[in-house]
Amino acid sequence: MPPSTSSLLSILLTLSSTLIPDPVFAHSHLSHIVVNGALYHGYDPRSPVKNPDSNKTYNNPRPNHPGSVAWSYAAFDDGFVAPENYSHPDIICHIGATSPKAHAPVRPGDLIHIQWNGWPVGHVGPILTYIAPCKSQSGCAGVDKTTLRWTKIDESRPVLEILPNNENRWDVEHGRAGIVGKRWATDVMVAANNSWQVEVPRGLARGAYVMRHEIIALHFAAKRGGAQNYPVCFNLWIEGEKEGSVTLDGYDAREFYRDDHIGVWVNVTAPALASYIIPGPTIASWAMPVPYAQQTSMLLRSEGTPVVVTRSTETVLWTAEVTPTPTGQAVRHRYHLRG
Ligand SMILES: [Cu+2]
Repeated sequence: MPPSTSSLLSILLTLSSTLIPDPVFAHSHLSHIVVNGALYHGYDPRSPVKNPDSNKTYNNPRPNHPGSVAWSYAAFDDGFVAPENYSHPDIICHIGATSPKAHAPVRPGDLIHIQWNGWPVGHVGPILTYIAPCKSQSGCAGVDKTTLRWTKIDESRPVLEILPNNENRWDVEHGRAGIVGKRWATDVMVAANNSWQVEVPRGLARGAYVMRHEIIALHFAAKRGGAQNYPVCFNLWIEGEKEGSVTLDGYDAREFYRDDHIGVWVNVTAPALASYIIPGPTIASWAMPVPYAQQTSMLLRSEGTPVVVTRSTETVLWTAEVTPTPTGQAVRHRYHLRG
């Protein structure tokens, strides 16, 4: 199958990123998610941004995509949250994050295909996913993020595998894997065109949930405080049972990690490093992570229609709203230029 334009683009992004070995240029955001072939947009924080309608440059924070199910945030680039902020609300869903109104409608057992906007292969580390219910009348719209209590449902286990005979040397030399002789979860993600699949848990009560997906990049983590967390959040409406049959955990994201945990303060280039201890809370016993062998690229795309939660038990289809810009022009089509 010929590579799509977007996979070529992400290969180029990956290659160019590996040529810039620095902590200042930063490194990705959620491009979009796809569920059952329907696409829901991510939030692009990068600045400055030109409005092709007016040729004027906007200030941050950049407006969210209309109808986005992804949380917007106040970063100025594709950057990260540092360990010094592990107990700050910024670790929850990125810097100054706020929830949109819309939710992606999903069913238990659906696969959510989470597409990052490229990933530098040297940024090795674990890929973690959590879920938290929003119990308000409007679902997750306007939720106080500090009240969210999370359950870990995926941690990309085993995260680190040792490869016999350095069998990925060619991949590393060609910018397709991070470290010779080792396969990290992020290598699996990059090989799947910078995407990761997560199964919508079975057994949850019907309702609104935030999914928190996160990569922890460890390329500077030999230094205490040098890890880079890339959390992104998006809203789901799960058509579950009326009453759930699984037990949710109650972890506060501000208590997930410590900067001295062995999975956060770790020298990933040490030849002797043969295994990896995953940070954060214990994964739920009922969770069904998608194994490495089933992580694949996602190609099909059509626009999905999100829902807006009403009275906590019902939803209506999201309808287009015209978002005013500083010049009074509509922004609806501005983000359809890429990808
Ligand atoms: Cu980076």
